[in-house]
Amino acid sequence: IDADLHNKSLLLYRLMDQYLQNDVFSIQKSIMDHVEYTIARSRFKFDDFEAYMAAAYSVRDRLIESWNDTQHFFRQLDTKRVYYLSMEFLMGRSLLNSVYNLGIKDQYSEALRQLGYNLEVLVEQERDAALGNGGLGRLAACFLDSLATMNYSAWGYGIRYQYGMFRQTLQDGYQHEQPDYWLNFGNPWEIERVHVTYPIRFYGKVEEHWNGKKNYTWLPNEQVAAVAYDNPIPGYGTNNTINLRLWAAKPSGEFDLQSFNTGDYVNAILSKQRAEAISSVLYPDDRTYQGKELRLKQQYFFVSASLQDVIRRFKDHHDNFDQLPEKVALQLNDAHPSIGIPELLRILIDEEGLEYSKAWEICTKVFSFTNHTVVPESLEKWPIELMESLLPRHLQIVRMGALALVASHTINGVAEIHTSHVKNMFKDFYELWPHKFQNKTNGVTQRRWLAFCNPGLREVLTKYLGTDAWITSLDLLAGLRKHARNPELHKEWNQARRQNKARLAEYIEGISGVKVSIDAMFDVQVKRIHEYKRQLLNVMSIIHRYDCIKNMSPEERKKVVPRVCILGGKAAPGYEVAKKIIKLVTIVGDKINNDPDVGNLLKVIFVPDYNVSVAELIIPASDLSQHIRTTRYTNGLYCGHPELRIHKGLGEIALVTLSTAGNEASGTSNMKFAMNGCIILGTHDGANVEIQKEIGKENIVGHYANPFKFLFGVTAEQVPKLRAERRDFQPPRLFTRVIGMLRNGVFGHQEHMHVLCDTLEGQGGDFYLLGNDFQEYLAAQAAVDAAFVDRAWWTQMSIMSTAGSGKFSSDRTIKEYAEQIWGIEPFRRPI
Ligand code: 4GP
Repeated sequence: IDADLHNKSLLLYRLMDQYLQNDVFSIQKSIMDHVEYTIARSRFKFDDFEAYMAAAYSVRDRLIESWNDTQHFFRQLDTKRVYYLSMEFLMGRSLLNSVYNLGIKDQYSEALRQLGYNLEVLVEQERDAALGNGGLGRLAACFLDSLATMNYSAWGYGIRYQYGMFRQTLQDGYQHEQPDYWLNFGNPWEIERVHVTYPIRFYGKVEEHWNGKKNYTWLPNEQVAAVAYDNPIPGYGTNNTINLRLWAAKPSGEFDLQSFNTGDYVNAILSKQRAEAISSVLYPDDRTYQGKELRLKQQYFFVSASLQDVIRRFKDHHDNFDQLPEKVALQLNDAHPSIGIPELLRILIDEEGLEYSKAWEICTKVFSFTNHTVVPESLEKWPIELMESLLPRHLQIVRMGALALVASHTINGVAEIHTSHVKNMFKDFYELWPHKFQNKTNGVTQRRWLAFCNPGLREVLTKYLGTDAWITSLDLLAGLRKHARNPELHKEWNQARRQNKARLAEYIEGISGVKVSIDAMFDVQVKRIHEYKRQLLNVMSIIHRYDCIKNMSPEERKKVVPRVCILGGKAAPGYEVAKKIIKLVTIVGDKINNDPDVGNLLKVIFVPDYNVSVAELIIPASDLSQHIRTTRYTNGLYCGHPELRIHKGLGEIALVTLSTAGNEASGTSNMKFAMNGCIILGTHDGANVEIQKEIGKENIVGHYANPFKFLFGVTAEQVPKLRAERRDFQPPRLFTRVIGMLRNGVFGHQEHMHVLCDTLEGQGGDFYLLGNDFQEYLAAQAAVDAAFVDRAWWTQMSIMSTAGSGKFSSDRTIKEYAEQIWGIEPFRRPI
């Protein structure tokens, strides 16, 4: 027997050495094997979709090898792990990102080419994994990429929604929501772990017992199973591959046998199907959630499964819970997973027999919490009765008020200005525990958002920086500054950008039939549609521009800087005003795009179904990008915020963004645009402030005197006063003129336009202060036009934008979290 075992081990070790090879032929062989044995098609006949699936499976094989080895490596070292708990992970597509990160993109391109397929075409076959609404979910996805790349021992935990973010279609200019059946054709990237399941319980009652001390037993009356699905996340330029574990709800096998026994077979099955509803749909709203029981159930479901999993893994190697904080860091991505705090308490007290005080102490050492918004309606609150009925034991354990903050050792905001708002919002707590409050300015992964989505610029960057190391050390981009006036670079820079614009122009023609000129300025505002993000301000300035063009002589028209105004984004399904804003963009576009007086001087495009993949196309092709929530710069002095005053006179040039001050926590698309050499038009809000500081540093002030202000708008501090003084406010004439045009039916659809205009006028109207900012916004837009015609200057700004973006890599953000919050170290797996 021993000899048999010995031989078997030898055999296994021999086989284990057989890693998949990454030469073209081996890749072709893997792909063809999957065509035949996984997809079960003929080698001689398979279409692009099948080729994509086979290629994806072959990449997944490689990911699994790396995943297994990385997990083994971390287990052996018994590393401290961070677990990133998030209701949303907006991953987008995986094929291109994976082959790039694994360093096998060229081999795959060539392997497929020889087989008669084109990687770029196959990439388009993949459905976006849209398990998130916007900024918060996409940030989580960027963080995973950085965690893997920087060799941290980390896992993401979330929900495997069956329906991701709805697909937006437009019918007659109106948004219609279509379910996103993203799993219908299979998901080659995930690995179902049917054996990794945990029971998740709901409702019922709690019984008290006395056996020397008080004990509690929760007697739930509903139970479902959480089943794990693993999604390997490869790092770039490393052998590490980390895990995103998503949970799906399934009926629990053991529960409710009673109904089967009583013969109510069909009803028993139907009620079990209800279990699956828990992980079925992503709440399609990035701001407010009604007190929906299902949402609380979703939160508890994924958090409970994740914590059971974390504790199980911990107990594999440890039996003393005092060590938990040395091995586990739990990050709450916003307050959504904060039910995890009483859940961990419950596990430690009820299941592991710890005393309350000990359990509490452990909790306060493992949890940390990121806040993503100070918009009051986004801070979820649950009615006591709902908690009491759904999770009776948890209600006993802890009061929910400010739970995440009290139990966490750290709370962080996501941009400097936002963190100062957070301190204000939680003033009492801040005075009590100032040390708990930190800032972690957001960042984005430059791999997906620059290197992979903008290959033209990548080459230029690598050439002028003399290295491609910026792909993992974004600070190196600063090296571009010394080339900012080099005419050779200008030429190559613009060539790369024009190629991107041509690609986008082709896409626009495909979706709208409108031909746009790539010589025009591509002026972009893409993000969730919300009044506070002020897409309406943008559209009103477009209408003003149209009005001006119409009233010009042919001579005057020759001086107009041609623009293509591109807007995109989804409105929450129940958000009527936001839907009307979309309708407005489309009707304004219909009129302007077909007006022969206007021609190429102005085009207005609404890009439907904005998602990660569409963003990858749009961002590299943008000249100007707007981030214009409400805020202000007055008389050359920054008002209000002392931090802003410090930057007086610095760097206004490169920052042209649009939104009401104080509402946007950080923004992350602003970082993506800036990185790709796009000029930002913006207000003093969120990360705009820091972007300006970085881009402006040596560039704008000293070297090129800049009369233009691309930052504008009221400051966050002025907002309450201005709102209070609404009654005495006289909006500028040009503003009322645009409203008049809408009301008078210049664009048709008057009844809808009245509804929109009513939000801007009258008692309580114009909450987001469009009227206050309109004049300055138009001035900023005029400055943008003037800058655009000076090609050398514009190009220089564009280069300086990229050069100043080093700080906004999520690698920097993650390093700060790792060192200042989680206490984890990188461990790079050897080959
Ligand atoms: C967003 C914030 O609105 C945005 O400013 C920030 O950049 C992003 O989180 C990441 O921190 N919030 C959400 C949300 O997406 O659902 O609250």
